[in-house]
Amino acid sequence: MGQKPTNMHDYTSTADLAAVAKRLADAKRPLITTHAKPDGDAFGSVIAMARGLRNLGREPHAVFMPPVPANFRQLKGGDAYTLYNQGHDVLPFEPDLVVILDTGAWAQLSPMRAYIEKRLDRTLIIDHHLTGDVPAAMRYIDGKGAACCEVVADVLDKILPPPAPGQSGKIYDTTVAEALFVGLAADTGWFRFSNTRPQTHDLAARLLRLGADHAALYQQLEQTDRPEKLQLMVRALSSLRLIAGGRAAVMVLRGEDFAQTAALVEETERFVDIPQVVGSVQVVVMISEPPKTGEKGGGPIRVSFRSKPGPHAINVTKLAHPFGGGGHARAAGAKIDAPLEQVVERVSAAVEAALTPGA
Ligand SMILES: [Mn+2]
Repeated sequence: MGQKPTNMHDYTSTADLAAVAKRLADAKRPLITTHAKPDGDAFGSVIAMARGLRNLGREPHAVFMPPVPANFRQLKGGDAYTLYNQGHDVLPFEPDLVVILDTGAWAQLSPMRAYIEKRLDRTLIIDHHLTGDVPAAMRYIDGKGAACCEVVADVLDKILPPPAPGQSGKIYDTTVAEALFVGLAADTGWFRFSNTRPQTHDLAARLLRLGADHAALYQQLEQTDRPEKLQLMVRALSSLRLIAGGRAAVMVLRGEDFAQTAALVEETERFVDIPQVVGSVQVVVMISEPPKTGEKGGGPIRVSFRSKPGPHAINVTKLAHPFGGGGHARAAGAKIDAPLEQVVERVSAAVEAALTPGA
């Protein structure tokens, strides 16, 4: 409170690791949270920090804004949290420190915004993103961290408090190790993406020595889909057409594909990545018609665009824009209110044009 609002371009550390570690060690009842709809890094960061501080005899509370993916609950310590219900900004405890991990942007914290705004004077942000606008009292940002879990480990490593009576004083156990590993794996695509650095592997090695079971985690996180999803994938792939001389792939899912396979719209996630295994493919488009619910149609047609990086990369935001969509250079989307066949025709023509030299 009373702080200057943070400028999106001025999102840097306001304290060093030692100060952040001391602030954490001094807190007795910290609330630890992250952005709404937590991903693996967000979830792992919160669980690891809460568990680590509990191992030191503190009373941390992990709080998530829903939805939390169901397979996260199966992880070690993965059910030790409170769900935040918007509109009931009353939690059964009053924290002496609010820790926000893996984001510092109000846009990602909207359900808890009012709650956090009342406690900004005791809010600490630990993050690896380069933009944010929450004017917290203290902030530690390491933009080189491949995952927020890397930064969390750096902070935990700096905490050297006397253990509370009856506590071993050891922060790390298998639960902390697995939670941190989940974050590393999530944000690096299991150590494939360019953000992966030597420190990422150093930390991963430490976590394996602490008992993190990477093969079991892979199974828990990546191999728990429903058979309905695979049936829908079969349909998506059998609809695949290569256009623009093999430089683009287009897949189409119809409302009846969802109805007949009993798969859900959210189960199409990552289908759009599959055709990128073909060397010549630069752009992938997935067009899906939401299933009808009752008498009504399922709403606008959803179009997802992806492109491969490289010197001749196609900026897919430019493809999505004319259709009222947006996104990032490598991943974009649009919702188009028109009959499916028309959408397929118009989008395919736009992709052809973008990939035609000299056009
Ligand atoms: Mn992250």
